[in-house]
Amino acid sequence: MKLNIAVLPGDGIGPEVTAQAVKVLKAIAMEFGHIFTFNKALVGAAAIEKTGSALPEETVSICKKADAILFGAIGSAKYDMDPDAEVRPEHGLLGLRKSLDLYANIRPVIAYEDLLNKSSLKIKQIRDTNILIYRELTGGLYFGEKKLTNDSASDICEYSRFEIERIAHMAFKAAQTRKGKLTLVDKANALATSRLWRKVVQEMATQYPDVKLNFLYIDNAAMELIINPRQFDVILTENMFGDILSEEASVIVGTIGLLASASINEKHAMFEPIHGAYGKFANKGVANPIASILSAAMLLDHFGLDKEAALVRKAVHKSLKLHITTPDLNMKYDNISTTKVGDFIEDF
Ligand code: GGG
Repeated sequence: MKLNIAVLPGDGIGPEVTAQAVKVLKAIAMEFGHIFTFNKALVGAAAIEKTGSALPEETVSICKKADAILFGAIGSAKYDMDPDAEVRPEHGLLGLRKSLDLYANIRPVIAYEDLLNKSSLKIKQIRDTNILIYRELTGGLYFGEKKLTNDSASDICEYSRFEIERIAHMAFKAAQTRKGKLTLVDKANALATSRLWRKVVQEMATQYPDVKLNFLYIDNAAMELIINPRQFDVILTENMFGDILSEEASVIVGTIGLLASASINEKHAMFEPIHGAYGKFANKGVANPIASILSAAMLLDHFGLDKEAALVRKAVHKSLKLHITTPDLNMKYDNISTTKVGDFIEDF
């Protein structure tokens, strides 16, 4: 198979972890006789420094022409400390999601048997946890009209039936291929947008009689996710709730450095670790590349390259079993660098 992959390493630890994922994809191409070409482009603070924009036109154009995008991370302390900054690294990621209409963000949360004792939760609480979070990615508070003055601020949260239906169909279909359970997480006791989510998803349930649908408020879901994560199969939720819940889920897994994601629609697909740029850990060789490598495995899944994706996952599991991991997992040999973990996984 021929794939043209846009690579957007971004900021902080983004370039280091993305380099490992590219390395693994190159090894897969070699092993299975595929032709993967990689086109690098600027995004985030790295793009602001060079072009003045967090998402240069050239980057959008490279991404639109690509079969898939491999994204690293964005963000920089410099902008976090300046609430008045008009240009922000995050605009690169949010702008890309919006301009490609990447409305469905899929985030698997798996408790790995070899890491159960790395979670701060009890082993019997988390063993066999396997959740798929569907986070709506192009609507809600992050994209509504914003106003900010010295004395007041507002962010508008808006959702249309169309926006809810298109991701809900994906989540129902995913539940059909798994344990057949779908949980809608909302705040319908307080928010009009959540009441629309609940109404639309409830109406759609008649089309999926084999899926058991239930509802949880976000505050309750945040607690249930920690107390009893195994009750969940597929979670469907809006943009901000999904952002927060999936980062919370890293407590189950043991580190955010293992959580991968795919952001897709019918035309475009982008793959990225859920973690951010963590600038203070950049260029120290301590960043965990596995979330980025597992995002590359999701890329392979997306193109039906099942054997290839399985080989990558098998190598990741082997690295965890043998404690070939970066210091965030604090395993037996915690001086294994980002590159060394990538080298080990690349060897399958
Ligand atoms: N790789 C993900 C990343 O860089 N996240 C930083 C960020 O700003 N995320 C906002 C979001 O996911 O909505």
